[in-house]
Amino acid sequence: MSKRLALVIALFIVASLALSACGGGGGSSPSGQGPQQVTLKAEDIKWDPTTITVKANQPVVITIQNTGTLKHNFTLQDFGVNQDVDPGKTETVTFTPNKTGNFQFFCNVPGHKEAGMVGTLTVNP
Ligand SMILES: [Cu+2]
Repeated sequence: MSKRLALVIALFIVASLALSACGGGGGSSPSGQGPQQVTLKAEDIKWDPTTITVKANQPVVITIQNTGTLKHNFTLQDFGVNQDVDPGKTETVTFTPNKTGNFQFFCNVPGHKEAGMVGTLTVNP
């Protein structure tokens, strides 16, 4: 019984922290706006699309669908993203771009980048 109560209290604390973390952004984004959602297809051997445009300092969620028959990978070195995606699978990466400009993303499977599996992430202010 006390164990159960402790669990409830712990969950409450975690929920409170999560809520306060969301509220601490300074109110720069309109209420109700979620993360920036992007769907990216990894094909044999190219990206679709090859350009992604997002806004800085707001979370980005990229859903990577590997529609090919080969293993692929999404690497975005500037923001520390490196995600393998097996054939037929879908993976999701989340990051918050903290700088603006054009950044290269690519597939790090040997030969794929050289074969054209590169794209550009544009981060606007
Ligand atoms: Cu690849």
